[in-house]
Parts: sequence; structure tokens; C-alpha cells
Amino acid sequence: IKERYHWQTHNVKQSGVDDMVLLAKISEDAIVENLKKRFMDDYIFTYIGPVLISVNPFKQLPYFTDREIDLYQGAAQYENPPHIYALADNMYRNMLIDGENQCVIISGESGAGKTVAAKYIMGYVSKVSGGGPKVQHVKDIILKSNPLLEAFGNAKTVRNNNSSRFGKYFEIQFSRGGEPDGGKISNFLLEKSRVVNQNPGERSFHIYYQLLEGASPEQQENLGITSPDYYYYLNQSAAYKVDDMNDRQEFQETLAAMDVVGVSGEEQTLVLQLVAGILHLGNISFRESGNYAVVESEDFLAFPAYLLGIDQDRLREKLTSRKMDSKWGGRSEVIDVTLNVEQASFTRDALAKALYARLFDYLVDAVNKAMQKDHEEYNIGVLDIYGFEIFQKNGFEQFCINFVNEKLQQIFIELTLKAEQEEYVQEGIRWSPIDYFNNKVVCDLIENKVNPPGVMSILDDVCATMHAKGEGADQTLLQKLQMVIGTHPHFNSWNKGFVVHHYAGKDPSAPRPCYEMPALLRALPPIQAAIRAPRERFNIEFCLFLPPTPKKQANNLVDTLMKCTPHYIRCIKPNETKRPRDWEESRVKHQVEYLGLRENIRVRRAGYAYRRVFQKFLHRYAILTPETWPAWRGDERRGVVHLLNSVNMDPDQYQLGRSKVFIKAPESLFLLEEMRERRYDGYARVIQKAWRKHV
Ligand code: AD9
Ligand code: MG
Repeated sequence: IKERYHWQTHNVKQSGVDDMVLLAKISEDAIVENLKKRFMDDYIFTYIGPVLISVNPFKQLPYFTDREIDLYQGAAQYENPPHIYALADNMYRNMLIDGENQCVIISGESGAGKTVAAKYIMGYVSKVSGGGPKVQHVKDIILKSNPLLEAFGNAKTVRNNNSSRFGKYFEIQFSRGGEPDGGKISNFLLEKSRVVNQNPGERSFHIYYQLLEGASPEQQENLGITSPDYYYYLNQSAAYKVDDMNDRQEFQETLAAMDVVGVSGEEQTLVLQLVAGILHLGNISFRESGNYAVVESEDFLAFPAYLLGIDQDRLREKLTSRKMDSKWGGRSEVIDVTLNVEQASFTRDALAKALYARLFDYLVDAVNKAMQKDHEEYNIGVLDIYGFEIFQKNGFEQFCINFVNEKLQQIFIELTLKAEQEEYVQEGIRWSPIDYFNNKVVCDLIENKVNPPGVMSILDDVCATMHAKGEGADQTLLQKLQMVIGTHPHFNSWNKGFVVHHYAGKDPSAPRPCYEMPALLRALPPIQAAIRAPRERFNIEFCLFLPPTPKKQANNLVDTLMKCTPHYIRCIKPNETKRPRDWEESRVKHQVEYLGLRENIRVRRAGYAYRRVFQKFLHRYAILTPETWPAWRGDERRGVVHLLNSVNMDPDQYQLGRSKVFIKAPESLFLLEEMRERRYDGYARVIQKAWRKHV
């Protein structure tokens, strides 16, 4: 009654169904309808069993205060309206009670609210857990790492003003007593190409604009700071400002965050020198001189060389020539090859990207060092990785991102269905398994090693021999793909690239990016370090290309996740306008389709829509019979039978397992809920009246 009363005073009424397992009819339309109804009533959260659906409200809602944190602490899922705090609390309790690591996989397209969700979880855990000054310090670092990594890893895109351009797995580590006393961040797939150019209307990483707006006069002088249109790496897209974003103020926050994670003042100066150095590097241009590239103006060479701490001549040499292995008369030697203008510009950009990626890794390392603890006990991991990306032209970056998403979907399918089946076995429940689309076939298409080898293996193969093949590499690759996997039902190729039918299978809504060969291959060949580190302490190795580690990264991530108890948040973006209360039906429907929500509900319902341990069931429906109210005394199983008999529940509708009651159709549950509601409403009215009199 206490909780019920609390929500009533907060004017919370029923809107649609809280858990879509209870939908009267399962269709995409019914799901969209339910989400819409709730969205319009400012309910952004809805469950499908244990899975949380979250729709981006594009406005601040009032239910994220300490009061809610209090309310959701230790409460069962059904006691309160769906909320991300309920999920966070569940993870935290599970970890403590079962002694198992937990993870939450947050998925959804760009701008759907993944990063905001991740922050709510970290905020919640930090609030409900205790700890002395040392733990408080770790909490500070956990929370401050967000603005720091966002400054360097987020950017304005056409879809999201604060789009994460890297994937992040954040493990909060706990003591046995549940205090967060450490942490670890793994970062994935930084979109480093953004450093050198952006699509129209998009910006580079926030730090650039922060620095340009926020630099002190002294910094401006030392770093050669002027207006953003001066820099080639920023002026191509001609987008400099973001609505509601104060770059100047955020610059101060970024610096403050570096302080918290223990990046010293001196190191901060070096970080900013690198950031500025990359900008100035971009202003070096080349002209043709007798078939090869020379630096257009020596003046533009000196400043980046100074900022990056390398010799000017050496920088010139590195930008306009390349070392190559050559076989000559049976002997192998290294020769210098001069580059043409296009190659020199490409080398400059490659250098800028590699430097930036190293800088980003350095910052992640700094955060990790600050949160490091010597032995691991428990952890909660939060995965916030960018969703499926389909552009006009898709290259290696998209291929990797989409592959990771494919794998995440696979884990989702495996773990939710597996967990479901295991529970039936454990409880001794009779049931018949149901069919579902398993995207393992798509994962295999990409990652199979043999029989037949997948796209990754074929790529590796062709790349290993590519230098010999030169310009014809993309055709070689295509031919090989066509030959080996050309008949695969999830694969198509055409003369410039190939298409993968990503999850959701042959469904017309399945994401189907076209990967283009030149864009794909350009990112691939690993050419090793060319210039030595100018600053050992930074451990930033100048190199022209980073080896293509993302492939590996995807699998490491999957291994880590598979060892945790998983939780899921599926984020939905209701519109493209970023406005509150704007609902684009077809966009939502599309997401509902490819996230497989209908399938999710179907699987959840095919067995038993509802399950609850005896004691909790008795507690929830205690009000329905005099014998169970206020509490049932005696054997719990008998109590449940008594309760179900007294409401005339059809015996076909339920089964009793070893410790839980399973109820088949949601309609049966509706009935129970309705009866319960009516009784409580009666009580609540009486109490409210009494309360009003009292105050
Ligand atoms: V991307 O893949 O990194 O481009 P995300 O991370 O899915 O994307 P993000 O969390 O950054 O999206 O949300 C985008 C914007 O939507 C935020 O900057 C907020 O302005 C807005 N948003 C998202 N979730 C909420 C929310 N729960 N309440 C209020 C929200 N606003
Ligand atoms: Mg994000």
C-alpha cells in the first residue's frame, strides 16, 4: 500500500501495458501502439520480461531524482513502474546475492539514448553503494571519465549532437561488500577518420572546438589557435557550432576531468599540443613537382613539427616518401619511394588519424590507471557501443561495427532463449520449444575460419598477398568472395562491393549495408611504425596505420560478455527531429522490426508469460483472499494453490515448478492484476482520505 500510495500521489496512472508480454495481441503494430501510448504519457520505459525498452523522450523527465533512487532500491520489478533504476538495482543485487558478474548490453541506433542510459546506470550504482573517501574518489573518476572521453570521442553528427564515435565497455569493480573500489574501460573502434574529414553539417571531435573557444590567450599563442575556418581539418564540413552546447565551458570541464583522473598539468599541456599539432598538420599541403609531391609552403611545416616534437626535415621526408621492401635479384632491401600528391596527402591524414587514436588510447589508459585495483572481485559491465550503421558508402569501420552488432544480437538470442529453456528444466516444467530465427548463420558468414571461410578470413588472405596484387586487389577480393560464399543466402556481391543481410535474416527490414571495395581495402594494409615516439612518457608511437585490431576486439568483447549474467536495454529513437512528443510511426516500427521485439515477446510467451517464486507471488496477490492477507502462514506452495483456486484459475493455465509458479497466458494474469487493482483502489481511497484529513 505504501508504494502504491506513493505512485498515486505522483499521479502515475496505467498507460498501455508495463510489460509487453501482456499485450493482448502480439504484432508489430500493437507493440508500436503500446510504446506510443506510453511515450505520449511520458513513460519512456517498458519491459519485455526482463528486457528493458527505452524510448528517447528528448526532454528531461522528472523521475530521475533521489526519490526514485530510493524507491527502486531493493524493490521487485513488478512493484514499481518500469524504470532503468529497476534494472540497475537488479544487476547490483544479483551481483551481491549470486556473487556473479553482471553486464548490460545497451543497443539501439544513433541518438536513441544509449549513452544517457549508461550514465543513469553508473549514477544509480554510485548512489546506492556506500564507501569511504577512497571509494568516493573512485566514484568521482567513474563519473568524470564521461565528460573526458566524450570530449575526445564524441562529435556532432547529423543524427546526434553528442554522438559517441567509439564503443565503450565500462566495468565497475566492487568489493565483496558492494563498494565500487575500481574500474576498467575498454574502448573499441574509435572513428578516427573523423579527425581528417566529416560529412557536411558534422563536426570533428568536441575537443577541437572546446580548445578553439576555451583556450587562454597564452594557450592561443603557444598552440597557434585562431578561428576554426582556418584549419583544413575543420573547415571542410563548415560546421562549428552546436545548439545548446557551450564549448568554452566544456573545455574547463574537460580540463577539470583530466585533473580528477590524475593527468598532470604538464601532461595536459602535451595533450593539447598534440590536439593542436594534428590541426596544423592538416594545413600542410602539397604540389606536384616533376611527378612527385613537395610541401607547398615550408612555413606550414614548422609549427606542426614543433607541436608534435619532431624534426621539420624528418616530418617532410615522412610525408613525401615511403620505405618499401623490395626484392632485387633474390635479395630483399628497403628502399625510399617518393610519393605523388595524392599519396602524400593520404600519408598526412593517416598520420593525423594514428596520432589521434594513440592520444585517445593514452587518455583511456590514464583513466584506467586511476581506477586500477590489484585484484578483481565482482564487476558490473556497461556496454555502450554504436549501433548498426548504413551509409551511402560503407567501409571497414562500418563493417567492423556491424559485425560487433551482429555478434551482440547473437548473444542476445543465445542467452535469452537459453536462459529461458534452462529455467524450465530446472523447475521441472513441461513445455514445447519454439522456433526462432538464429542469426548464427550471419555471424558464421563473417567469421568462419574454414568450411567455408567467412568474409574476415578471405579479407585476411587477400590482404596478406595484396602488395603483389597492387591495384587489382579489390577485384581479386571480390572474385574470391564470390567463389567461396557467393551462394550464401545472406550474401550478394556486385562489381564494386558486396552486401551482407544482417540480422533479422531475409526480413525486408533487415539492415543491408553495401560494403564498397575501395573503401574497405584502403583501411586495411598494416604498414608498420614509421616515426619513433617523440615523447616516451606518452608512449605515443607515430605510425602510419594501426594494425586492424577491431576484429580481434569484437571477439574478446564477446568472450567477456558471455561470462556475465546479461541484462538488456533496447533503445528506440522516436523521431529524427530531436523534438519531444514527436512520434514518427514508420521509424519506430522499423526499429521494432529489426530489433526483433515481436520475436522476443513471442518466445517469452510461448512458454509461460509470467513466473514468480511462490513467496513473491503470495505477497503480490495476498489481498485477494482473507487467508493470504496480510500474510499466508504455512507451506508456500499450498498457499499459491489456495490463491489460484479461490480466484477460479483454470488449471490448464498454470504449472507449479519447484520454487516458482508459471502462468501461461497473459490474460490470466490480467485477471489477477485487475482484481488486485480493484481491492487496492478501495484501500488507497480510504487512506488518501485519512491522509488529507491528517495534513
Ligand atoms: V550514438 O550511437 O552515441 O550517436 P546514443 O548514445 O544512442 O547515440 P545519446 O544517449 O547520446 O544517444 O542520446 C542522444 C540525445 O538524446 C541526448 O544528448 C539527449 O539530449 C537525448 N536523450 C537521450 N536519452 C534521454 C533521456 N532518457 N532523457 C532525456 C535523453 N533526454
Ligand atoms: Mg552514444
